[in-house]
Amino acid sequence: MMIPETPARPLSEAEIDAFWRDGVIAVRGLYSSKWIDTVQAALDEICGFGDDRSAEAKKPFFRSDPYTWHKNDNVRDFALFGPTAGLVQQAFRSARVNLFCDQIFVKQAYNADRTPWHHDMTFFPLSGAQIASVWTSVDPVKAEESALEFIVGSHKWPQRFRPLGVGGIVKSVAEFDPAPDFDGARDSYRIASWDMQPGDAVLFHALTLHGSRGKPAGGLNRRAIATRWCGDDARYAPTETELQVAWRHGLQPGDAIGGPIFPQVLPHLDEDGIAGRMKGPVLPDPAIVAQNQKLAARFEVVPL
Ligand SMILES: O=C(O)CCC(=O)C(=O)O
Repeated sequence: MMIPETPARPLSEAEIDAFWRDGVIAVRGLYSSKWIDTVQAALDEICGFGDDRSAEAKKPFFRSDPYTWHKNDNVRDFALFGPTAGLVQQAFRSARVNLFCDQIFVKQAYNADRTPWHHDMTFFPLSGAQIASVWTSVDPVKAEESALEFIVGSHKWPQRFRPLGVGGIVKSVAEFDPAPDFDGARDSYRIASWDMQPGDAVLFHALTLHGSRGKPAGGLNRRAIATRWCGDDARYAPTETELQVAWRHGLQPGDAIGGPIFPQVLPHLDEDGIAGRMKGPVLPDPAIVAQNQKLAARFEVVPL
């Protein structure tokens, strides 16, 4: 039987309250060296560099590939067997926790791209309150350089801002308001950020506005990953205006999240659901990929 790891320490009630009040908390030392090594191996496999941290990359990149767990076994193991689901279950006060997806965020040294301010919910074909991500970096990050920054309490705001991805791509054809210029008025908001060491994590609600700065001064690459999670109340709620999950999952609008593509991890792992993935990579459906490409051709790009 496959059992996801229990976090080394439970969240306190104060931490859970802070997550729901502020929309984000830092969780120190969530991942042991085994999981740090697993993520590091995964990111190096996906991005094609070994332990080369030299800052000489000619064209430093920022990669933000989603859904890598379907192909990469280290990401699969980290997401399904690591301590993240246990942390999320506690924070959500949820019976069930399902993996929605993962996304890698590798910012190479000297890459000056900032991750624009956004909330994830406008990217997701989901509804519900128990939806959140856990982000971690296998390289140390500093609050003022490449660590995630969050607008405290913004998950309670009524507005939904346009889903702004890396490079200023608006990943939807729906009409959303642009996010205000938070950087131009940083003193008007409570912005939270933490210096983090490998093993540390941030847990944030899918509606909490967040972003990160670039790494123009070089130093280390920043190799990070987010896993995204759903609790009891999350439902599949796609619209025609955002990219579809490109794997055939069989869910209808209004369905609870589940099945092989969004497997239940707690209270117990859906072993039947993940059986196919344990045997090998699971590939996206070419027809949905083609549909997504057509939609993406209509995405606006805005200057950052
Ligand atoms: O790592 C970053 O720069 C962005 C991460 C992010 O936006 C996310 O995890 O939702």
